[in-house]
Amino acid sequence: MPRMVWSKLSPIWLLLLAACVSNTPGPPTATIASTQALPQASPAATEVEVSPPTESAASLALEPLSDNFQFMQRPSSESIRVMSYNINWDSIFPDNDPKNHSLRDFNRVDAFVRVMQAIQPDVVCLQEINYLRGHDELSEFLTATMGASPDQPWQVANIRDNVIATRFDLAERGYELEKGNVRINLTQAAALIDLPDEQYGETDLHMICSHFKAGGQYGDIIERTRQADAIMAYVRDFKTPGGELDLKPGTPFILLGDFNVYETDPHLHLRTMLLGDVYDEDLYGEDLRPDWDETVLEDLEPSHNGLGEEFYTWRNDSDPFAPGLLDRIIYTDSVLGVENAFVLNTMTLSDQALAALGLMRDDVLLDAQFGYYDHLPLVVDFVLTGAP
Ligand SMILES: [Ca+2]
Ligand SMILES: [Ca+2]
Ligand SMILES: [Ca+2]
Ligand SMILES: [Ca+2]
Repeated sequence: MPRMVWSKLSPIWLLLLAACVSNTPGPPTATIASTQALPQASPAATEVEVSPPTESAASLALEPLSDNFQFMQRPSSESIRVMSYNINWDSIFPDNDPKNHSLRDFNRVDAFVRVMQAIQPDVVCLQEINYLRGHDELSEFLTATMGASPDQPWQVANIRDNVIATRFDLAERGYELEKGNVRINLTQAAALIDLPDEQYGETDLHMICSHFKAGGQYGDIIERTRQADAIMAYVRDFKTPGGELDLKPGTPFILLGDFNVYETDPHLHLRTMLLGDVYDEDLYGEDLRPDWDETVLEDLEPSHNGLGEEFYTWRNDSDPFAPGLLDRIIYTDSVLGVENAFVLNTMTLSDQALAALGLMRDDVLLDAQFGYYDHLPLVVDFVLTGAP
């Protein structure tokens, strides 16, 4: 693919952009609150309103229903199943959990267990988990969720509301994206997954699990570019000798999470991460070619239940905004192959398919009454393809 150059916007462009976005319907209001992970949450965080329902819950099953549930099967024993899911503030924890976030409005405790046990991920990237939760308690929670044996507790690396968790081991600390002068709002969870050598050889898997600033205002757009720039500076560091971190050359890496990619702005941050085109080169250094073979990264864009028809990862039928691909999985296609990928949508599965998977039709809905999906789970089965 030819390398595209997305040059820094001129001040005039930025003014036009600011004028434009302020007159454009903003992105999903329900996710505006999602940036308020810090103790000093602004009053705006409480301004989440939900319109009256326009459809009955019964009409939410999306025809035609599919009997196919084979997409859920692991393609091979060599694959690595990775999942990304913005669960909506602490919805997966019980109502009376003292560490529930002040923005918690929903309970999807049972649905989350069914979804996790049906998907059986090796590694997950979760967003909107209260920053107060420590990795030990999250490890205990996820181990119980998966029903794993106690001698194999899930390992967790978390920062802000971003959680990386795996049934494998995590390499020793030192992979955090929170060093130096990186502002707290720009940090993301980062970790090296220690893949079992007997199954995967000597290669391990590096992951950056992100939650980008929500909102459609000029300041939100620029903040997202800063978050992407901080990630690219981190990638440049781990790809080159010296600095704070060196990864073994050819180590596959994945950038994933709720990127808040809207169609209502030019999503500069996504371009930055795919192309390595740093937006503010004065602060974050020069452009880079992020993949190990000095090419761009690949954007997975999985489809609903692997059918190749629907691709959105966020939907709210009581909101004026169209369903969108807010969540992404970006990866080093020089060293990773994709054997299988899907966005799980239980709403389009037949009763037989749901029964076979142990799922219920509204398991991916946050609020059936309002047709409020919020985010859907993204899943990919990667396979290591060796040196670039
Ligand atoms: Ca290993
Ligand atoms: Ca380095
Ligand atoms: Ca640049
Ligand atoms: Ca590439």
